[in-house]
Amino acid sequence: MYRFDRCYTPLSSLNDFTEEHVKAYREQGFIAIDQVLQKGEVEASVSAIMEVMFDLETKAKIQFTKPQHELTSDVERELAVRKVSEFVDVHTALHAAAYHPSILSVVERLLGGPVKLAQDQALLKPPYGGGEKPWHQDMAYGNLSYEKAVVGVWIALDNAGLGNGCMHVIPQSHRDGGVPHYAVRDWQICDRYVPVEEDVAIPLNPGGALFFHGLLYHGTPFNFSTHRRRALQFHYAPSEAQKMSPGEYKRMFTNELTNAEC
Ligand SMILES: O=C(O)CCC(=O)C(=O)O
Repeated sequence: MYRFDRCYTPLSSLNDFTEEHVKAYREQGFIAIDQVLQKGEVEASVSAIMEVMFDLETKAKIQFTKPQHELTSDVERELAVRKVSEFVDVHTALHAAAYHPSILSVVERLLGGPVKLAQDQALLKPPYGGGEKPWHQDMAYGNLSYEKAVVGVWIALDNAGLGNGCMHVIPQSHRDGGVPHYAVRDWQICDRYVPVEEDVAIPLNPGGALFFHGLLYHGTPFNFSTHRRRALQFHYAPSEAQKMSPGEYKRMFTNELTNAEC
């Protein structure tokens, strides 16, 4: 389901980001930049996620891959957490990352105006078999189905590479508009409708960020390596954007119009 022989090279830093790259984003549907978060900010984000994960009273949401009563040690608990979300108002370091001036300035340039935070998540892919996230478009998920395109920002907190489940994208796929999603291994695009021959992998150093269009096909393979792959993911929508109507959502992201089965 993935190619591992074509990798994208991110810009070295925000200083290299110009109008050319805004144009490239509109054409290709993504742009990646190294060193968006500095080392101290990455470390503070990792510690904050750990704190939230081990705070039994936390107001953030935590998604486990195993029943909690089976987790007998801190390490087992940590490695069983796939997702932490809704944490920006729970921890100042994570609030600072979501509203980081560098991130907001890139997103505002990509969207051409003021933006609002629409979603905050940490996506944790543990070593020795951390799960796949099949190909999908983020706007096919209800909380991101705005009537105007959203921008996703995926920030590596560890080295994210070919072996531990870095991001993969299909360049220009945002131009297809919304496509039907199916409940298969996840809410996803049907495997056989993904032009995998066009897959480009986006390895990132800690603090590097992928900025991607809400309709871009993307996914992440399994992590069978011995290294963690932890990431923050934020989504931003234009400030004035409203959610799509349920009818519009159904037309765009289900097989209502095509009747195609998966
Ligand atoms: O980080 C991952 O493994 C998957 C990220 C992603 O594409 C998503 O959650 O929408």
